[in-house]
Amino acid sequence: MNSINDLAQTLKSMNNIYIVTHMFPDGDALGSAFSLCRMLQKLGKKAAVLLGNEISKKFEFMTGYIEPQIFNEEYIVSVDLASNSLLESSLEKYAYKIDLCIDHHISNRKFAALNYIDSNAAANCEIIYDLIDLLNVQIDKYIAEGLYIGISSDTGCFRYSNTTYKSHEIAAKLMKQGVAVSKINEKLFTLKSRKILEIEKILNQNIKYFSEGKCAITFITLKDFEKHEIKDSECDGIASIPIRIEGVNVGITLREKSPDNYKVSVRTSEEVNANDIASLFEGGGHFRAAGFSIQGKINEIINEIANTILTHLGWKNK
Ligand SMILES: [Mn+2]
Repeated sequence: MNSINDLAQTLKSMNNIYIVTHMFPDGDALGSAFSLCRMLQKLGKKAAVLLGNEISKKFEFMTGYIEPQIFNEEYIVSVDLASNSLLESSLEKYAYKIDLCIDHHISNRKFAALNYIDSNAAANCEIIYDLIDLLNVQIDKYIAEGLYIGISSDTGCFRYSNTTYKSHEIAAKLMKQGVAVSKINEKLFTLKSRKILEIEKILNQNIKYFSEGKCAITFITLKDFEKHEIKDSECDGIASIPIRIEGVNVGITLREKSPDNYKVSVRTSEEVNANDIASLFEGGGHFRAAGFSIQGKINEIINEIANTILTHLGWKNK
């Protein structure tokens, strides 16, 4: 499916819709899901957002954007979901039943019956925004807030290289709807819990440098999570710690999910393609932000990842 008109027509033809997104949903995943759900509900359709895992506390208020509706599903729509393997475990039963996929990941696996992928969109919420007029929905404060949260989240508050004039244009129009941008951005980017500061301390201590500091790798274990009683859903944002260091072009953060099983976040400077790196490990994502999973003992994994990246980029290990 190539045209946004077709996407709008398809959504118009659907009813009784379950919306799903990726595990540990971020601002763009939740903004897309809740804003789309509210738009569909405004059209008189039955729609619900299925959230398997607990969502980050800072996003909990977004559940209030929609009216809770109970119904049996006719259609499953995914948003911001690059691969059906990224569904949270309790939603895995829908993995092969997705009717429509709306996404902006360049690595999207086109797992649904119909797929609308626009990798030029900085955030999936930019695609959802474009549907407002096509679906003849009246935008309101909640739809606007959800979409703004998504765009601001995925552009790192309009700082990342994926940010376009369109991101700013849409944000300006959303501001006109009364979105409290400074309050939202403070919540998204400035405020940190004490627990997060403890986690950041551990990640800072664990940093290892490769190839004269062009590659930095850090990790956090299940034990650390247990010791500080921190939930995985509270940890978004930690992936950017190593890439913030001056001179680092590839920043890797490993997070232990289950014993010896790590979720790996790849962040890169503009000279390096993060999606290519993640692909070497059967993962994917965007040009500057991607991810994959890996199993093994932490020191061995770190060396394996470093060696693979250095070989791929033709860097020497010094
Ligand atoms: Mn996204």
